[in-house]
Amino acid sequence: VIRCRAAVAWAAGKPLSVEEVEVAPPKAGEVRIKIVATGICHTDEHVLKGCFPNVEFPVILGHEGAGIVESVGEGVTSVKPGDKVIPLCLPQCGECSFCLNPESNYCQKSHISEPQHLLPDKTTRFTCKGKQIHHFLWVSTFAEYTVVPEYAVAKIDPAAPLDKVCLLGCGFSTGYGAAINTAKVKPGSTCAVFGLGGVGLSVVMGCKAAGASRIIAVDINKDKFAKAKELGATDCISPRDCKKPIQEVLTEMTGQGVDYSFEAIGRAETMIAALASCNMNTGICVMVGELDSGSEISLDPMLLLTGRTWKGSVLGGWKTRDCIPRLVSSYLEKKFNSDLLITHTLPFAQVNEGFELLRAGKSIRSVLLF
Ligand code: COD
Ligand code: ZN
Repeated sequence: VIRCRAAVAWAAGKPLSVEEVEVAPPKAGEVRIKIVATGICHTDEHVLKGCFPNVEFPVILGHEGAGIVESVGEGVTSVKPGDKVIPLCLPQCGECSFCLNPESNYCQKSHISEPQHLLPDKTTRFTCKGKQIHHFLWVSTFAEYTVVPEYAVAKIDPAAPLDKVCLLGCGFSTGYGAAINTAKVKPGSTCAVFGLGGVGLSVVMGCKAAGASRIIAVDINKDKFAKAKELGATDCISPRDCKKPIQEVLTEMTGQGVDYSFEAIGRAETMIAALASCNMNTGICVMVGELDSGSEISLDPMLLLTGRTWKGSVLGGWKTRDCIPRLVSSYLEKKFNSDLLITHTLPFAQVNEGFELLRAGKSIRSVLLF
């Protein structure tokens, strides 16, 4: 058992509390990882606010981390102590029908079929003050040591800087892949990206890498526009400055609506606005944000009848164990610069300040270092 620091979320709506926790050794098929760095993603904030009631408290959040394997359980062969790894909030078991389908990245061992607040054997490896603490998406990266199933670990290049590539565990890969894999943005096309957080700005980077000729960035926080332009946005608009609904503005700007639109906010109104902003005939709208559990959307079916495609994207469509290591290699080859998303680097003890920066719209990504 290792005693170390972790940020425990004891209850929804309360600040995290940095505590000493005990982390049990990995059981068969599990890997214990020393987390070196972790980003803060808005999904952690959604959970903290209590928007996903299926997450049980107390819990150790965090799902955008990178670290070094400390020890492995019986039967683990794909990683060994000392390997640099990214824990995967979307696993790749390699055996289920979705993993075997080349078109899909949604492993059936993810939370649709197996709750991820406990490890697959339905127990936790974390305790604090005598209480059992839940895992989060199996990765719980707000802990100095965490235990994850082997099929939720990606071994990466030993040269990778962990304080940078941690973003490839969620935000960057989610956004970049939504453009490249899910939408399959074509050279010369027009795109609109709703929401310019870490995820939305990564969509902008993906659209640019795919050769889009016009990338319209949409956010109510104009402080995000400078970074969006730096990353490839050609136009930036705040819906609050528009007299007409944003979908009408975008349709007028582009003639027939954009070829590809993306929602990276997680709100019903912006999901509908993004859908209505793409070309009524051939447009593709990709939903990246997620609504609070139990929410519903009502829409005019005419939006789809004329030919639009409405798609969802989880972790950018990447088959995680295969593709995250390749993305790390591309990062090292400087094929993209995800470092530009990191606005703050903080010691782990300042995790709550990191959340405050996110809530205030002052950060894109804060990276916490242990
Ligand atoms: N109109 C325009 N922009 C808005 C609006 C609005 N009505 N409301 C908020 N925004 C902007 C904010 O100003 C901010 O710039 C941006 O939207 C959101 O950015 P962040 O930094 O708060 O959030 P991200 O980028 O870390 O996360 C966005 C997600 C969509 C990923 C997240 O909120 C979410 O829905 N998560 C769950 C689903 C998911 O795909 N997760 C990825 C795997 S964890
Ligand atoms: Zn995330």
